[in-house]
Amino acid sequence: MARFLIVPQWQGSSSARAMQLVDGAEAIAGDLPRAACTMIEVPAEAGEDLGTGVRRLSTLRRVRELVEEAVRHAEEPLIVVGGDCGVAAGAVAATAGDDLAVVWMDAHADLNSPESSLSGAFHGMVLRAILGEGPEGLALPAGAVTPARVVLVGTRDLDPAEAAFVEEAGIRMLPTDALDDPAQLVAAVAATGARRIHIHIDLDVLDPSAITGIGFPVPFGADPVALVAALRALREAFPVAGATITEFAPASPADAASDLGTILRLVGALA
Ligand SMILES: [Mn+2]
Repeated sequence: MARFLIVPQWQGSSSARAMQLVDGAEAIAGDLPRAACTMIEVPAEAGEDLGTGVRRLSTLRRVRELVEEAVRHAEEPLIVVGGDCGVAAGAVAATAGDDLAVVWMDAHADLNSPESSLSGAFHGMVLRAILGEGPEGLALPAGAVTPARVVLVGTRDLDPAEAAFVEEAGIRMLPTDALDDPAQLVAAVAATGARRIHIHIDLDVLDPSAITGIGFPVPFGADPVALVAALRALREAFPVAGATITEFAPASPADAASDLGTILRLVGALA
């Protein structure tokens, strides 16, 4: 798998530094083979919430449509480079099926609903939308992905409403140190019954000591070497239907340069 879809979407983020997600997407793309990259034109305007409780919904909906279409018509699985985590909705919508599991590697669960979200930022609701709940045009059809086919990995900062949902829906959640034992991770994914996987990486799954360009750092994250080994183990065990790598928001070109080595190792483990 070595084709990339570059999606510099920032509208799903609540960070004051959201625009740096555009710089992040461009910095990663700049280090990938140009011929292997397709760029999605993200509208410049913020967009309107249209009374849904999701900020900038109109733009997010347009980008979701463009991403879904590009992934659906691609001849091979794509690695979608964000942008904020919200880019995963279109990517998973295009490949969902009852044989697909979603492996969500993220410090946060991204499981808020528009009602429970305090920020109105879609990147905190995207996994819930993948599970079929959320505004029309963002949420996947109900049942396209079920909670039984989601595995959260390295998730360590949940809002109370998200923790309650994880519990109630019975979503599998593995702590950061499960990455040190790739067999445990592979077994948890196999237990979903899925035959193909989508791998989602929010770079904040990494420990803040390993990456500087993230908007929402959470301590006690993953070691990049362990994460690379875990990605390789997943790829050996399951066909990869698609991947997302998101939330790179470097403060400056110098900061971007210092993180790119780590990010490209993760990309290499996916490609
Ligand atoms: Mn996320």
